[in-house]
Amino acid sequence: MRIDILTLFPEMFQSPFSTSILKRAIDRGLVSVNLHNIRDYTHDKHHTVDDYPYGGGAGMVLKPEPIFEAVESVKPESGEVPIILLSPQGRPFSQQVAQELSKYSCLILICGRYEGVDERVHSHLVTDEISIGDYVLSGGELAAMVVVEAMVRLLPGVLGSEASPLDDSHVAGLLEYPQYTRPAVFRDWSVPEVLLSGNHAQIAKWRHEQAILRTLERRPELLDKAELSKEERQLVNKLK
Ligand code: JAH
Repeated sequence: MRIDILTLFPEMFQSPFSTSILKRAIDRGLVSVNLHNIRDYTHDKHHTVDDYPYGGGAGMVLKPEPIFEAVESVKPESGEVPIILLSPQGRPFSQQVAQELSKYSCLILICGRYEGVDERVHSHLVTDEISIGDYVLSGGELAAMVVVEAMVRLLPGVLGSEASPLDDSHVAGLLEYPQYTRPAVFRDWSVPEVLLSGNHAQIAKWRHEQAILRTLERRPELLDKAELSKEERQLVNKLK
């Protein structure tokens, strides 16, 4: 997968992309991430990327020309290439959207700044607009990093063989069960006995129940969509 990112702050991406799973995926050639500074696509002496909003109002708006030129210069000639703007007006990001995007061989992400981006970028350039949540950031960069991280770990060969992204919380539609490690007793707090029992069938059952309980307590709306067996539904209804 090839990802092109258009931003005014390419340096922001250094440490997340040079650490851990993302770095390994890049080093192994499973993904290439190409950063482009939108300012490099200006032509005037002052490399102007923003301007005052028509109609007045506070702050600045990103000009359309450098963004169009940047996209046109990085976009491959052929193939369907989503051009994605990170913005609070986008469709909500989720594990499902990450799965959908991870199927493309090429993606372009645009990170806005200031009070926003000229509407002609939204209407005539962008093919998809994504929001990672209902809060205000100072720009799309951190949102782009979230999207890249969630997508890349779904690519074949990125995770080690022991971990399957399909077992993760939010793929199964439930929150994760509680995890414990040594010591078995820490400050008087013991690890649940079943986990020390060596009875793997019972452990699996306990974990699954814990996942359902936890989801019911913290994110009940997730249970409406989760794929549960008849018995699991009955358990949920009993607990409710
Ligand atoms: C802020 C351009 N979904 C979170 C999110 C994404 C992008 C932005 N804010 C929040 C943003 C300023 C300028 C984009």
